[in-house]
Amino acid sequence: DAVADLKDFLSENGIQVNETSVEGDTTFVLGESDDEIAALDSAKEALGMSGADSLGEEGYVLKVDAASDTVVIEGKDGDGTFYGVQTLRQLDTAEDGMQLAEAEVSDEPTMATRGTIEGFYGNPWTHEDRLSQIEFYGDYKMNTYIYAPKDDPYHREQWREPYPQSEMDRMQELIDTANENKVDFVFALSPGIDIQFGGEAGEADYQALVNKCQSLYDMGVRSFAIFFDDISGDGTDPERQTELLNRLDADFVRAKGDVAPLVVCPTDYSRLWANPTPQGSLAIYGRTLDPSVRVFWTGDVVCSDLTPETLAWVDSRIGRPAFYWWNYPVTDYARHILMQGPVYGLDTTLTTDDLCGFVSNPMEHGEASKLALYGVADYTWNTAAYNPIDNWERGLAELVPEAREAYRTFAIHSCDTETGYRRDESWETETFRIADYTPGQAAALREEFGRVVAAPGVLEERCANRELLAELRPWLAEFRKLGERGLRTLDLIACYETGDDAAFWSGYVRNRMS
Ligand code: LOG
Repeated sequence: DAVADLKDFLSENGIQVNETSVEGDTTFVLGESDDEIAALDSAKEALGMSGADSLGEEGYVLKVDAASDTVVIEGKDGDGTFYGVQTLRQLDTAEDGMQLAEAEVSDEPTMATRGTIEGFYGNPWTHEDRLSQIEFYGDYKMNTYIYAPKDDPYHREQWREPYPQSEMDRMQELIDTANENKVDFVFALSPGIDIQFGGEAGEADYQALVNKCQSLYDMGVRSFAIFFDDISGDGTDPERQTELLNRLDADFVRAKGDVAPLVVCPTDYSRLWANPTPQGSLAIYGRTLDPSVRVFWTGDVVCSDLTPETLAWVDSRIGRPAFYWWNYPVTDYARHILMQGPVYGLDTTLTTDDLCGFVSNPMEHGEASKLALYGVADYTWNTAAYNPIDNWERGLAELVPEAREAYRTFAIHSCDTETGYRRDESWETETFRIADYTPGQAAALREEFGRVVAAPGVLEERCANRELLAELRPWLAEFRKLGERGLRTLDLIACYETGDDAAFWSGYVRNRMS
């Protein structure tokens, strides 16, 4: 996959690929450290490179050497080689053709599990959304996609029912695309709403669960998750939950031998209502759930910052590093909002001792979620060096290079939920009271409203990602109106200052009603 990706990249840039070396060519050498490839070893030696041996899983070393016209990539493993190729692609700064600066990179991820959970209520992503997401994760080194759309009937309400064949065909394409992009496709089921534990009915439900997992296993899925969030009644019993999970773990996950550790979302997934005592469900998980099972946690509230304190609190109860489920940029509780702001509120001192993985729950708008996911990718790969604003500025340029400024103008005013997970917004814009302002302040605000009015048209004309544009369009229409209303407000100040109260008040009311 790494070689195929590299070849695609070269031919996209009009570069012909010869399989044997020709005098005057640029030489690309790539492979995995433990494959002992002679050409790789001698290239490393010639360039004085230390290899990927000492790196962690998914790590790689990369060197672009102008003097010898050579590019060398050595992955710690196959995923590492693939990521080396992604970095190489990102080093190309030319608009046409390829232009690589000299570079030497030694790189490895902080977090072993990085990605998303399609775990929101509302419209599930379309098949096209998902394919585009998975490719995006490959490009930016995220390795996990958890399939758990709340409103996919076969995920929750009718969890026992097998997927119809047409759905299975689509699923197969997702699984294949995930493999090509080094993404683990994690299949999740939410049986908690009406699952029976024990007795004949319980046995039938357990078998339904296994059968459903088996059908996905047969298509190549090797990671599974069971969710007990947002339920009430019998399904919430932590003793019965762990009994079921331990059985599934022993008889299915471990019995297969090639399945990743099981993931569970407990009913107590947030400190807001989690029972803190030794009788609470998290402590029961800690005592009885097999230590290999990974347990989700959303933080102190449902949508909350990731802090060392919240992890210390949950880890001490579940007896393992939690799997963080970040409810950002999800907007299922505020569907009139698009979240386009910087990714912040994530502690940069955390390590794999504190958490075993990190996934973001995005918006139902897949393309518009990518700006936030660009931040998530960066934070999870190189946690200690993460900088929210730097990342956001780069993300805007990476995602909409043709109209970065216009996208930025829209994004900076489209961050806050107004309810729920509050986020900074419009932080470069200074507002003022009519009774107290300077001409400079008024002029600056007029300029900003001018940019607001212009941004939608620029995006409409230039934004190459038409799917993104389609998602933004309703918001862009309102955004332009906001700018126009703002400009009229500034005009009204002048009107107010002339003392013509009648003209002011009718203009004021008209503007508000717009
Ligand atoms: C749901 C989730 C939803 C999110 C935000 C979890 C574990 N479950 O309060 O599906 O998208 O909040 O509304 C949730 O977070 N429950």
